[in-house]
Amino acid sequence: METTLLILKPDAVQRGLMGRIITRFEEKGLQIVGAKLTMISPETAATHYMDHAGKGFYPGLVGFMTSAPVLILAVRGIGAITICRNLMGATFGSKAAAGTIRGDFGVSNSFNLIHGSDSPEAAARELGIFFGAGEVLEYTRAGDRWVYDSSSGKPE
Ligand code: IDP
Ligand code: MG
Repeated sequence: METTLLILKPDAVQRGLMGRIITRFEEKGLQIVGAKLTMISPETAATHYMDHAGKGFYPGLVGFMTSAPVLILAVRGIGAITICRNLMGATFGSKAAAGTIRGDFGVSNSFNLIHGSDSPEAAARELGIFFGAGEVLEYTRAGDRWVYDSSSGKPE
């Protein structure tokens, strides 16, 4: 099982799209294991986006991410990191494929609704930024045995 960090960005919250975006992940079979509606501080935004420091879009990105509340999610499933990135779509709303979150709900390069960790290392680092001890939960859903085929002994 993988756990990944998603952020529904200020545009998603302000445009009333939180429910529809979360639904995409739930419908896929992924499990929400952490959630937090919060404001991101400039310091936390800088830590989170440290790989982008110095790029032309970086000041605007930090300004955007700290401008209004965001919904931070921890999402779990087999292959969750790649599955979430695929559901999100390409970075720019104008280029993202129809059927993806960014492709269906936005047209902007910067206001692209959602962040998702892009590797296991990034997921571990980013989950540690936004969730404290005990805030990412372990629980079984009633429908889990219909999400994965466990007949071989290991879920797949
Ligand atoms: P990702 O979110 O698809 O992983 P990254 O390249 O990691 O994309 O960029 C982080 C965020 O910075 C993007 O989601 C977007 O909000 C913003 N961004 C990236 N490139 C540009 C750009 O060229 N112009 C404006 N904003 C950008
Ligand atoms: Mg990225």
